[in-house]
Amino acid sequence: MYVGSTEGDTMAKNEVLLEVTEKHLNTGLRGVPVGTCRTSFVTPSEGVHYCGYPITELASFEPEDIIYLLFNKELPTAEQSVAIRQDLASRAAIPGDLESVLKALPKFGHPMDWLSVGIHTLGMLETTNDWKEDALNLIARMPRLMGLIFRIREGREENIPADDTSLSMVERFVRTLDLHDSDDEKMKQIISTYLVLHMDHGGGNLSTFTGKAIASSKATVYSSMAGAMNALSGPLHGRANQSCLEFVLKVGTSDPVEVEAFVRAELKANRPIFGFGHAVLRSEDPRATVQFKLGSEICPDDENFKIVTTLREVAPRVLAENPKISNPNANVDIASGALLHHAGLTDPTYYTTFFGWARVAGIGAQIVDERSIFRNGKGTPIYRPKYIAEAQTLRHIE
Ligand code: NMX
Ligand code: MLT
Repeated sequence: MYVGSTEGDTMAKNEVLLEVTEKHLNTGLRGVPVGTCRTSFVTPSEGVHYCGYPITELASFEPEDIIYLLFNKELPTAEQSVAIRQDLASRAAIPGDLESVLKALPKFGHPMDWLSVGIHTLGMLETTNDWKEDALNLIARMPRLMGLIFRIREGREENIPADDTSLSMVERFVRTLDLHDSDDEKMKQIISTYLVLHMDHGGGNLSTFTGKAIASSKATVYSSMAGAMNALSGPLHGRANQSCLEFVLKVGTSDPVEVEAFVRAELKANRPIFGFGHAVLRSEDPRATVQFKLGSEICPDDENFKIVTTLREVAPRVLAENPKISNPNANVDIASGALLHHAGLTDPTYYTTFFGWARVAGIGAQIVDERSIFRNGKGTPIYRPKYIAEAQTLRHIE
């Protein structure tokens, strides 16, 4: 059993950890400690804390300040806040022709695949091979990449406004996106909150774990991040936010009786109730609570927001009837789609790209820590967990 800090007491590479028993196997590493994390931790009741701060205290900060926090482990002073903006602006220009690559992609391809290809392309255009430089360069280039994915995938390739690096990251995305009939101020507030809430979630969430595992081979930040985005694209992980709004559009009513009937029918058909449940949390995710509060301030009468509000009441009660579900409460994905939709971003297939955009900061900061701080700067060795041969496999060599 893991009994706490073992600083200075590291395992020999060929030593087998005997305390892991059969019940831990094939559980997706549930409860098996594999490392330490300097950027964030998650508690079952209070959710994620970035560098010790509960997420609810950080929700209204600017994304750039939270990027500073994740990389420097302290909130910026006023001067440091100006400096991180200037630093990111100085890195923002894309060093080559990203647009031609995006224009060659199949328009029907999923936006998460576009995001992964886009990040790989940025890496092919320039890699410094310095972990922190590459992580910050990628973060700085994400708003333009995101805007270009929307513009080019939607066939709005003409007259794309030039990037303006004097703007904030969110403003740069909104400028590139250039949706004429949207309320840009509301969109900026919703995206800004979204980014802060989604930037990091402990060391073991699948996309972060995947990114760090790839980086442990000393693949580049860009290759590692593209792999992380592929992990995020799965419906049980990041793509739950897309599925959740698709689900809401399908429900089409905020009447609690009809919503309950819909939830029960989905469960009967063996489909997950998206936006509920979590691997670590055991109460409503505070990030969901923050988004419900924002929605009740800016769009209480929005139809989709009303549906997710009903789902928040109904689904936990129905899910709690099944004792194997560890957490029947709302997770981060429940309300984010309704808010993005209200802001004018009406196509749910794009929603996971916002999750990816945000998480590039947390994954980037964690890769920098694992590769250049841990083990006195030597970095964590290449990931190589042990798998036990099944009896059936062993029979063949007897
Ligand atoms: N709807 C239906 N079934 C569920 C749900 C749900 N919302 N949550 C858990 N279960 C099932 C789960 O599939 C598992 O079934 P089985 O034993 O047949 O494999 C069982 O309940 C026990 O699962 P848990 O231990 O409660 O949860 P686990 O840690 O395995 O999975 C999630 C966590 C998040 C994958 C799971 O709750 C889920 O599939 N939720 C719906 C999808 C979703 O909203 N994902 C977003 C999570 C947040 N994120 O960004 O990654
Ligand atoms: C989340 O943000 O909730 C995650 O990435 C999922 C997790 O922590 O396992």
